[in-house]
This record gives sequence, structure tokens and C-alpha cells, in this order.
Amino acid sequence: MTSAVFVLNGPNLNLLGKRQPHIYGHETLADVEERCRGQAAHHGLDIRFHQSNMEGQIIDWIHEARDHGSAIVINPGAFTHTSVAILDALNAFDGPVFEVHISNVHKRESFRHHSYVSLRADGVIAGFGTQGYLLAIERVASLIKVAAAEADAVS
Ligand code: CA2
Repeated sequence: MTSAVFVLNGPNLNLLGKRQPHIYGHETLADVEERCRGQAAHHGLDIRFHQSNMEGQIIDWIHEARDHGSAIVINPGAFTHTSVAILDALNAFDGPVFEVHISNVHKRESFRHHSYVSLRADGVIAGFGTQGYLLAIERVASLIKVAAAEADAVS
């Protein structure tokens, strides 16, 4: 097993499935976590799945990923559009970073069209509902497989 994939969720995502289902669907964050764990386990990957409403806590998890994470999948919630501090933390992480939004932010208010996190993200998924998390994990798994095959080829 390689080091963990950090799946990080920002403010208000603890309310998933409890409010605004027309935008964010009916699944709870616990449902999303379970599906992410299943998908990761299928690829032999360990997951650290977190949610916080505090910007500093999210930054601390990104720092933790510097030592213990192979990749970060992050839905920063509204911090996407405001947080230079989260961007700075992600810039200090060396592995792949994928930004996930459940809704299609480009179809919504113009203040959601700009993302600080996209300045660092290797890929962005928006508007695929909670399936976006699974697509991001799938991408991480294939990148890890390619890297392992390349490492085998040179040894
Ligand atoms: O589409 C996304 O995933 C967002 O990151 C969600 C954020 C929003 O600020 C971003 O612009 C797009 C909001 C998360 C709030 O989640 C809730 C879920 C259910 C009920 C209320 C809020």
C-alpha cells in the first residue's frame, strides 16, 4: 500500500444530503466517504477523508499530506473562491492535486467562477455530482500505477 490519498472537504459540506438537494444531491458526506473508501480499496489505496469548516484545519491537513499523502483530492467549498492561504499550502505539497466541485460552478453566480485552488490543481472536476470524487480517485490510482511501472522499468 502506498501512502494515503487525502480527500479534504471545506465548509458546509457536512450538510451534504441535508439541505439544497437540488444543487448538491441526496447523498450525505458519510455516503461519499464510504464510496471513496470502496473505490480506493479497489485500487489498494488508503484514504484519509476529512471535512472542516475551519480554513486553518484544512491547511493543517494539507501540511500533514506533505509527509503522509501521495495525492490530494480537495473540495474546498467556498474557500475555493477566497483562500490564498489554501493555495499557498497546496503549493507546498509535491504530489498531484485534484479539485472537485459537486455542482458546476461555471453555471452558477460569477463569484464562483474564479478558483484560487485551480492555480495549483492538476485537474478540476465540476458538475459531476458526488461522482466527481470517485473520478478524481480513479485518476490518482492511474497516476500511481504509471509511476510504479516507470519505477520498475528503471530498477
Ligand atoms: O459545488 C461544490 O462542490 C462547491 O464547492 C460547494 C460549495 C460552494 O461554495 C462552491 O462554490 C461549490 C458549498 C458547499 C455547501 O454545501 C452544502 C451542502 C448541502 C447544503 C448546504 C450546503
